[in-house]
Amino acid sequence: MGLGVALMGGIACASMIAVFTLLSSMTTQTHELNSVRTQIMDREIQLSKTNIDIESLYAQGGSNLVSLTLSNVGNEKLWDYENFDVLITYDADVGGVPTLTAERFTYSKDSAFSQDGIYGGSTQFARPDQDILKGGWTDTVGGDGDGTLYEEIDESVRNDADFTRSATLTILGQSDTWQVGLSDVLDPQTSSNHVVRYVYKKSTGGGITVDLTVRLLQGTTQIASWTHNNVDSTFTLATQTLLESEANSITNYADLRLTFVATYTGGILPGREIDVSWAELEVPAASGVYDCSAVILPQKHWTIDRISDDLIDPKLLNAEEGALICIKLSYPVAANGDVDVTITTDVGKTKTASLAV
Ligand SMILES: [Ca+2]
Ligand SMILES: [Ca+2]
Ligand SMILES: [Ca+2]
Repeated sequence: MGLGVALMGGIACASMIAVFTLLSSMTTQTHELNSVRTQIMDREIQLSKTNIDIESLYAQGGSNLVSLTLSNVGNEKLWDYENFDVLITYDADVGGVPTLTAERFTYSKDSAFSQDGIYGGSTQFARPDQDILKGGWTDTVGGDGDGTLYEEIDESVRNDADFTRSATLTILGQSDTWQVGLSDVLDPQTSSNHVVRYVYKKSTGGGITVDLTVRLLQGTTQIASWTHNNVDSTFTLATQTLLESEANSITNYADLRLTFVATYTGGILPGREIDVSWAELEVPAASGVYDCSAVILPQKHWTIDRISDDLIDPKLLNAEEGALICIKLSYPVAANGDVDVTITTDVGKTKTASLAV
């Protein structure tokens, strides 16, 4: 072989290697491009198949809990909750001042699927759960004598065997006031069927005459008031249905109170007391509302408390399933405030819902 032939062969060889390298590089690039294209197409298909809806959005003045149902109305199953984006803009009650606030929430895996929330499907009862003001009222005669008064009247089924008694009213000591806080209930979003019930009597017949005034308050604001003149000495049940205007004036169902005012009205002797053996406030069911108050959740976090009818792929949100979501804000929602929620899934599907509290 001559030098020329060898040289030619070498050049041809080098050229072929160069061509192969180029081709191989082009193939890799084309492959990568196709792979990116496939990924984009996959994502587009995924996005087009994903659809969500927000239903039963609920929040109430004075509470930092928000609940809603996130329904899967598409064909993709949803599971990557940690990469969902949950945003809320709301009128926050910051130390009594309504303040427009925007917050982003982190998914709480630890709180998820505890199923501690309750469907607000049944009639609610707010019952005495604390003494706010005791005055001269006692539980020594009618109760267990431990100085905690509300527990004498908080039973779910009326029982007159235990009661709380006012101080002895005379021409010299004319009035005695006792105030109890009521347990929290959810805003039923209706003004109908708000019923206050209580049972009262004069301690013994004869003697001076006494009146009883009962007030329903929200904080220190009076919602309604009823006075019973010349109270009789047998236990009497009072059933008071709030007027529409009275029920509508309640803006915070978590801060309701009852006040009992026993008043001397006439006669000289002997002094008498007022006894109260039972009290409750009935309000309608908060239908469609999911009550998250028993769900343990840190502030600025959201979680899925349960998926309703979660028969397929437990804990994954399949088509036509609904996730019951609890969200804890940093501040309570201001009375009559607005709450706007935006949820974006991991693939970027967004839904917004608004509520006027
Ligand atoms: Ca007691
Ligand atoms: Ca009782
Ligand atoms: Ca499922």
